[in-house]
Amino acid sequence: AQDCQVANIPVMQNFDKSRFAGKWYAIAKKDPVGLFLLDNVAATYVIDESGKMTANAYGRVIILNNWEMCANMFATFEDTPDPAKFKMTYWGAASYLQSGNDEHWVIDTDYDNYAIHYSCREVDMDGTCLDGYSFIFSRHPTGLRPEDQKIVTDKKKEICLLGKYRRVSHTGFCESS
Ligand code: AZE
Repeated sequence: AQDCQVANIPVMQNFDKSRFAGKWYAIAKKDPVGLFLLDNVAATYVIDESGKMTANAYGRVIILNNWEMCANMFATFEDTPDPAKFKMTYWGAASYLQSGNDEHWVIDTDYDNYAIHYSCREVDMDGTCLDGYSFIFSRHPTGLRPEDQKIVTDKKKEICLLGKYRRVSHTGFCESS
């Protein structure tokens, strides 16, 4: 499964969104084209009584003319036939932040330590991803446990993004928001 076709990307088997709930710290990210969350990124997922998933997320952004702020973002998720693949609708607490519809796939997770998120925004003519983003999440803001690093590296390779990630620093910039 390493032909880099978006349609063939393996995702988490038997994904259990209730175990995925709670706070995740982004510790690495692959950026899409254009404006994006810079660092201090974390996301909190909530599953309600009816099983619907929502999330809020924050991260440092620079918008307009070098205006630095914390983007407070919200998302709702639509289930699909694959339990690990969701359609995400997202928007910002403020109107000048970004909004849109993105794929939200969970590639792999052990629920307690690490998770690999993937979103392809634009599939190329050849079926590979032309524009997308991905987050490596950890339950711990300090990063991945050594025993999870190899798993994550192997998965990055499977989704054809090995070498495309940058570290996400956590300086406390968005902690108060
Ligand atoms: C994600 C986790 C689940 C909730 C949300 C996420 C994505 C957020 C963005 C935000 C972009 C904001 C910008 C503002 C100027 C996947 C992290 C909402 C893509 C660029």
